[in-house]
Amino acid sequence: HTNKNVKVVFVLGGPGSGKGTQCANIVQHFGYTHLSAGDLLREEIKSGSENGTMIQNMIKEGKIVPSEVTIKLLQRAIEENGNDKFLIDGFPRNEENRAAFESVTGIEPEFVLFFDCSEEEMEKRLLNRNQGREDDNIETIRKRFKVYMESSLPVIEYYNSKGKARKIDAAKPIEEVFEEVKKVFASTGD
Ligand code: UP5
Ligand code: MG
Repeated sequence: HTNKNVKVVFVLGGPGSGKGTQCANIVQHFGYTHLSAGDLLREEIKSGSENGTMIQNMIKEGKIVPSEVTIKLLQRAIEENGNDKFLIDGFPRNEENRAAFESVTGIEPEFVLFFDCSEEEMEKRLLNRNQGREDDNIETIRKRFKVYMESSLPVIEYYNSKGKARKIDAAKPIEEVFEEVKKVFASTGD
């Protein structure tokens, strides 16, 4: 288990729902540290790690990287950081991710932000992003949507059934989405 007492919020929602954008706002207003699982995996590719090629291939296919790889990166980031409040963005993506993170780290999320957005809107955003991400092409985007529907939505359903999901209408403009996000954090004492 992680030998540190931390508060964790999972930030979930489909590809392009605005997880990264809103996490940046939450960091500014509420003092959390933002850990994007996708960003950590992309850094791992760039660093030339032995897993880099495998990770790159999985991301290009929109597939979920084996949980031990992602969990190791998240756990290291948590332990190396002086903060005790973390936003974990884009993880867990399936039931196995969720259960493994809990048993390896001993951490359960305080609550789960769920950015709800239509596929049509998310597709438009991803195709307009233009940040050179290798998975922002229409073929990979369709695969990401399929994996999200089949594997990631059930995780959100799980947290919803435990009363931990906080659903946000993420189709609205960035500032309006953040107004809703602020209400959630304000009501938890942040
Ligand atoms: N934008 C944002 N909000 C907007 C709004 N309200 N109105 C209009 N435009 C808005 O936003 C996307 C774009 O939309 C931006 O241009 C933004 O300005 C605009 P962003 O905040 O980047 O959305 P986000 O939800 O973060 O989208 P992202 O593409 O990062 O989500 P994914 O979940 O697809 O990507 P992630 O990086 O988490 O994962 C990528 C891949 O890594 C996965 O497909 C998988 O292969 C792998 N992965 C794992 O295997 N395991 C993991 O645990 C995590 C990732
Ligand atoms: Mg992101």
